[in-house]
Amino acid sequence: MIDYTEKIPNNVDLGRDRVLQRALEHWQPAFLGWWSDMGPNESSNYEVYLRTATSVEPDGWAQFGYVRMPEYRWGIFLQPRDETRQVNFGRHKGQAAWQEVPGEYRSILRRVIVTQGDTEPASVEQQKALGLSCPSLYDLRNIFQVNVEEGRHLWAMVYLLHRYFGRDGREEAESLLARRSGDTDNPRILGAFNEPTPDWLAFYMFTFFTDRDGKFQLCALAESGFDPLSRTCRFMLTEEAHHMFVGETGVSRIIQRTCDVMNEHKIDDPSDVRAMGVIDLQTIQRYLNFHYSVTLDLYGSDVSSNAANYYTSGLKGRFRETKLADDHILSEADYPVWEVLETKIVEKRVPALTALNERLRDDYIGEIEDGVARWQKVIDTAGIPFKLTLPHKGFHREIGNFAGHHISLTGEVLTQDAWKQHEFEWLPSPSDYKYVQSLMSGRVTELGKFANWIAPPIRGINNQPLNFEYIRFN
Ligand code: BYC
Repeated sequence: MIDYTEKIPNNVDLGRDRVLQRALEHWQPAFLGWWSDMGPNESSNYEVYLRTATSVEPDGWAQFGYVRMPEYRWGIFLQPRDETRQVNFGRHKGQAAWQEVPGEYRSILRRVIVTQGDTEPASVEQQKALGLSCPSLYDLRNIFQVNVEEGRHLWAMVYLLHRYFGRDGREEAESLLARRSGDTDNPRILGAFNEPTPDWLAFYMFTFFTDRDGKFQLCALAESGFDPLSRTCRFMLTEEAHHMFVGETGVSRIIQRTCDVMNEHKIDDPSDVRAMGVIDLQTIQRYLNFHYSVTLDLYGSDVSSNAANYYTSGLKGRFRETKLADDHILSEADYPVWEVLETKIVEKRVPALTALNERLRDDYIGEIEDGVARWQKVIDTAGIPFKLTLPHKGFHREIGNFAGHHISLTGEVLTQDAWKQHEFEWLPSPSDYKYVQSLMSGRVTELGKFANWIAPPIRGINNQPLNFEYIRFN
């Protein structure tokens, strides 16, 4: 029997909702079983210095203390309700926001919630083995924080399925625990969540690039006319910021360390850099190319009638929808997308309604450019003549107009053979992965110590020093 207020912090009056309690009584043990199988390896006994959300108040959403992860209090939180909120776009614009699922949109809404929910456990599965090769206790604590919060985001979507979708919602909630990242028979829904995250450089790239897709998708869902979805996503976004911070600073610290070693030893050839046990900037660029392109696919097809439907129905808006100055109906507007015409990439204007995936992708790219410019600053400050670049939008894509084409880093349309000749100049090769893996063969657990290939962060977590005991291994 679950003690609802103590075990599951919530602001949805769970203690009084018998139907929801019964659903969670079945699901919670299954979730813990999944965590035990697919959560971080060998971690069940560790006490981890984690933040736990116990309320949505400013002093309640980041309570720090030592927690064994299986005992983490995965809670259910929605941003408080605004009674005056309306549907702000699409054909229902101006109606009061929906507090229950509109019958006509039940199945598409469920599908969007399931797609969102599916990514959360997937990322935990992808990162399962990384704790055994952590570069420091600080980093180990951060990956565990990300993992428990992805678990909480799964809870957030499962709450919506249980509370608003009855029996089929419960079935979907079970399926979320049954699919497995990378499984041939029962994979996760979206491509990027079936890719392995084999090492810490990949983890930081993932949290920088792919968690940021999370941010943009959650922002679009936070605009939803279905108010419980909107309020859930708004609270999830408060946690997402830390995940992207982990990614951005993680890559930045790796770049910093590489630059320091290059300057100290006056070397710039990648093999000399590798001989010093750090990751050459060329390999970092190839990882960047991979994670960026795989994440661009997560926005779906450039022209999508699904996306138009979500919007017109008032279920999924644009990034910062209410701040945009237009009619929020988009029946007249158009938007540029790119397509491949024989050997050229050409711009084509299409109805803006059908290009909403592309538009969200473009919003995302803007933020990515800013982040990459901050990494570049580290290199420039070190005085090293190396430029990080973002690949062309069409590079290495499997979804949308570029799928099936072979686009170079700079946007030329190539034959498959020509592209293949450059593949491992542009994407990490098996030997790149092997090298990075060789650096991460064991874990660094001494207080205040960091692996040779990464610089320490500027400060610790929650104002703790860098040599703080972020994990007690017991
Ligand atoms: N891989 O009309 P289209 C996060 C399918 S990340 C495989 O363009 P739509 C997180 C598509 O399902 C954010 N299949 O699709 C980050 C459709 O299938 P059907 C996750 C794909 O519906 C890090 C067909 O192709 N949240 O939170 O407009 C750690 C036609 O496509 C892919 C969401 O994604 C793909 N990449 O757009 C932890 C928000 N892309 O109908 C967490 C919810 C498309 O032919 N999801 N397909 O069977 C959505 O809003 C939409 O489903 C998508 C796709 C934007 C993903």
